[in-house]
Amino acid sequence: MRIFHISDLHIGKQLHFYNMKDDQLAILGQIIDKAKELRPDAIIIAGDIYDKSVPSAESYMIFNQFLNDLSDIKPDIPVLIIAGNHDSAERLDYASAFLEKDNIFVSVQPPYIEDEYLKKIVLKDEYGDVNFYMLPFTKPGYVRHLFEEGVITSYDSAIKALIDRENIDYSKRNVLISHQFYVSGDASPEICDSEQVYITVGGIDSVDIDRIKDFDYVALGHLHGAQSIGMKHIRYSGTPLKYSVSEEKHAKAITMVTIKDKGTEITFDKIPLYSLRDVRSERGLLSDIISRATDENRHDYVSITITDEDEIYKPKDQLEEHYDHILEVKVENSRTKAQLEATDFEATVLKPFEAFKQFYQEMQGAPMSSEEESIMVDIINKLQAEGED
Ligand SMILES: [Mn+2]
Repeated sequence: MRIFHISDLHIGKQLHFYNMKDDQLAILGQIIDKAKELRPDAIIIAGDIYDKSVPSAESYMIFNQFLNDLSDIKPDIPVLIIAGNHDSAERLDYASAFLEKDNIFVSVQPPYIEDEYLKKIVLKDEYGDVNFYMLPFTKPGYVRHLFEEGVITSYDSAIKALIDRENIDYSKRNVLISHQFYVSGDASPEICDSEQVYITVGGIDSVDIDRIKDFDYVALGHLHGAQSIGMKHIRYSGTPLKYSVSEEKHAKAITMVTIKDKGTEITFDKIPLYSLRDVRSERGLLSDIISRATDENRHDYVSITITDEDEIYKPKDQLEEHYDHILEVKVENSRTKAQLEATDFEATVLKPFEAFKQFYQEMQGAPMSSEEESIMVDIINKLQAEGED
């Protein structure tokens, strides 16, 4: 069985103030073309469909068009979609009953009542059944009431308890679809600027891969760089587009997974995706940066650092004649470096959570409890989601 694994579409995302609609339509179009060409047996979208919990009408239109185009492919390719932390459950769920007629399965919330379980879709190939367990983004508070008091104390214990209560038969072939921050021991996953992951390894939102390692494949969303975590079969597909300059070296792709009979090693193919405009940085003398502009690259999203020592007259205006999607223009020379060094000790910019943690410690004379940390992370994530508009 071959599966397309993608995640983190972030439809509606803007870079700086540029609308990425054309970029997103183009990349989704490529995914449709690849699905027609390669005919996978299933397509997984592992969360963060939309960039905002209240998507714009345009964002709905883009995703609806994508689902329409996918469902037009005959015979049907089942599509399995879970909600990520950016998605609102209600807004992603609105058409799920209707969509199932077209073999599009959506899971937006973890089990809420006692006899409810993860949505499970069974697909067949020549070796038998493959069970797909759909685990949408979960916070401890969503599922705490399902367990005895004291069992759910963290993201890690929440995911462990949820998986344990499924009583999964691991002699069968099982795939998990999930959208959390998974870590393997002390190893740091690759993080990039567009994820808004505040808490890193050892932090409270991380979940140990030990909870999910017995699945034959784990299709993950959340981190925006394609990578396996700890074990080859536990994998983030990454975003189909670069959503920050920190991703400029990424080669974005569809992860195509091939699952054979139980016990045979899973294999991957990367199906490259080509974006309309690249997201990248330019650094050097203004004249050199300008001379590097071509008809091909002048529409790229570029973060520009000018290193000229001489004062330049309106550098941004000059650059804008050659590049039409400039994200930022920075000046870095001996003068600005000296300024930076002078202010460095007071101008350290902390991530919001770290800043609050320091503030709390100073005010209370003691660190936050893990429960307080968890509350604060929720607040920051919520504010961040709202503040993106
Ligand atoms: Mn994401």
